[in-house]
Amino acid sequence: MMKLNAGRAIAGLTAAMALFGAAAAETGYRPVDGDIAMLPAASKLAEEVHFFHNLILMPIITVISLIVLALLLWVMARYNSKANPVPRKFSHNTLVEIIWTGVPIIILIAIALPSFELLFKEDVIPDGKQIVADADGATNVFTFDNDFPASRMVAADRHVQVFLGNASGGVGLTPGKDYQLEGLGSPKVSVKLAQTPKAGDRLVVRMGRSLVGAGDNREIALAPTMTLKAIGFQWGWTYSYPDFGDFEFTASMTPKEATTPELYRFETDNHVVVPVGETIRVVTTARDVIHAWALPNMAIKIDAVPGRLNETWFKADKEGVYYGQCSEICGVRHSAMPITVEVVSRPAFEAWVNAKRVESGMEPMFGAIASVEPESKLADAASAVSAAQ
Ligand SMILES: [Cu+2]
Repeated sequence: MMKLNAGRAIAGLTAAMALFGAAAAETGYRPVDGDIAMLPAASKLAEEVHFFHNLILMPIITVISLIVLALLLWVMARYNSKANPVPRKFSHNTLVEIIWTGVPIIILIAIALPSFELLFKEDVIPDGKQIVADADGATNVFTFDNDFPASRMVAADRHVQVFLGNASGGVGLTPGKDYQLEGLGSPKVSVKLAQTPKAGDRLVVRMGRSLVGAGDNREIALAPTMTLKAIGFQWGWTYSYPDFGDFEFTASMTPKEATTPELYRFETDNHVVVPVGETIRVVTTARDVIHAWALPNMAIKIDAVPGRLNETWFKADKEGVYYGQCSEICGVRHSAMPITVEVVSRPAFEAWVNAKRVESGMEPMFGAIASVEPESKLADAASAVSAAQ
């Protein structure tokens, strides 16, 4: 009976969550009045956080609430003073006490393990690397340096992803079937393809221990391509881009009359701009009191503490504008320091960096020449591969 109730409750809850999720998805990534679920995930790590919340925490808390409710009703009906005019005098039951101590311990461990894993993933900046090799049509063995620190060395099949493609796209290969790995855990790792690729084919290999996403969606997160520094102050955020000449700007809340009612308290005058599909290292600090930089679509929330540098990361999977707010009560205008992050394509990001540098009296950093630089070629290969997946 109990089981049936719980099962139905979970089914109902899941349907309700899906409904609210769909409502939010229609409006893009911003918060909407009436939403009760989390904002749509825009990164693989956020998808994992949502999975943890929706399919582990919510069912557990629902079942516990229903059991406690049923116990309360049962006690009220069965053991009230009318039904039991003469009270019994016992006060202990060893079996029941062991169960009500033991079961919560097991539940807490079941919650703790996946939550530690998520905390670890958000805390450790990925160090994965991507290597592109052009096939010559003769060899089917490609060897790469496993040059990570000893504790981060690539040592298992899941630490390596292989894609084979050409200029028009590529596909992910299956370990064991399409290729074998040799030298795992040693300084050189070889990818031995089952079939020799044609001359001009391009092999893209990702290596690293930072894995995000679950099942077929799993991916090796690459090392950051840039750092974003966010400095909280009463009342706004100063951002700087140390990899691009350390230009700096301040983002303040757009006043009510200059924005729409939906975006009021979310929109800022200057947006943070970052490239799509790249790992962004975020470092936070503050000038006066403790603030917190939060971006719910990426499942990020990190304190900005005066005199201290905190660090996390995100990788946006889709272009778009994402909104967050200061999430540490920091004073009377705590609600007036929103966060607006624009995720754009690599070329649009480079154009924006150039414009910001010129504004700050520096030379543009990216030009037409940028399109033949190795990094850009690498990014092209990766996007061709991911487009074809
Ligand atoms: Cu604040």
